[in-house]
Amino acid sequence: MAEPLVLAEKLEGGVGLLRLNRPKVLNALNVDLMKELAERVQEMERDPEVGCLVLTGNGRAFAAGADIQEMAGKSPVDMELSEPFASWETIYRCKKPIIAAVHGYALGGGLELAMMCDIIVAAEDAQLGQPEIKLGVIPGAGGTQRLPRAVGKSAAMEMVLTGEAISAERALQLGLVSQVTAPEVLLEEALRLARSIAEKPPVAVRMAKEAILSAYETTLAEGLRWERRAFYFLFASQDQKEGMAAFLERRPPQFKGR
Ligand code: DAK
Repeated sequence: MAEPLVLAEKLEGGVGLLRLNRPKVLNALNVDLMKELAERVQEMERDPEVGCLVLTGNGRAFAAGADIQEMAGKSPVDMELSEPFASWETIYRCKKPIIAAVHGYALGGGLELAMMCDIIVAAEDAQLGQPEIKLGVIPGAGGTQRLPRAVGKSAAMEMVLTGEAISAERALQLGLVSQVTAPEVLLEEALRLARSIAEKPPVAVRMAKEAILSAYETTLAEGLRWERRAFYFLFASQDQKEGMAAFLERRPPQFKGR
């Protein structure tokens, strides 16, 4: 049997670990890999024991982009008819948080995939960039939209127009990643964050993720209205009663996920 293109593992503490697995080509994202990734994400999304996902790469990179070999000869009609975005959309529509643990190269579609996740943690050796301009194209999986929202216009322009990658340290300064670790503890730190999220009441986690994402998709007024409705809604959950009662009774909460 062929080696899976995505390795999936359920870990203790409610964490699902997904590992891109084409190390010989620096985890270049071909159509089959993206389909497998979408399937694994959906399985974990349906699994009530999983509260948070971690996505990482195998070998010396997170992902060096979409598979150029596969993409080079495509026509616009091929792309329109094969709907290559379907799998990518499954990932960013996942209701559970996804942490990208990025080491080595995160280029082109690799960085775009990381930016579709909710938190990016980077190893000191990470190189993050949108080199598509060097291939005669532009970012095609959200880079021109998510990157400026993360780092601002000037830095995004610099990265997209020169195609030059930035270091993990620079990505931290710009707010593209939330923390930088030594390469040997990257996964450990990502898993620690994931366990911390997975132990929180899942309905509130979903609402919090959706509310923050709405900050990128709507006006401030509409986002604030959405936040208020979600806040009120959470008072219908058993976990809100339990969380607040536990605080008042000075004991640890026992969340039920309802
Ligand atoms: N595609 C295919 N193969 C790749 C690859 C890629 N993106 N990146 C690396 N590889 C392969 C290399 O061809 C090589 O294979 P062999 O020759 O050994 O068979 C192997 O991985 C090791 O790479 P190198 O020998 O080049 O390793 P180096 O350390 O010398 O260099 C590098 C590492 C990352 C600097 C270099 O490999 C590189 O520049 N790679 C290409 C980076 C790049 O341009 N990425 C952007 C691709 S465009 C869309 C979705 C997504 C996208 C577009 C649309 N839709 C849903 C419509 C995204 C587009 C892109 O990402």
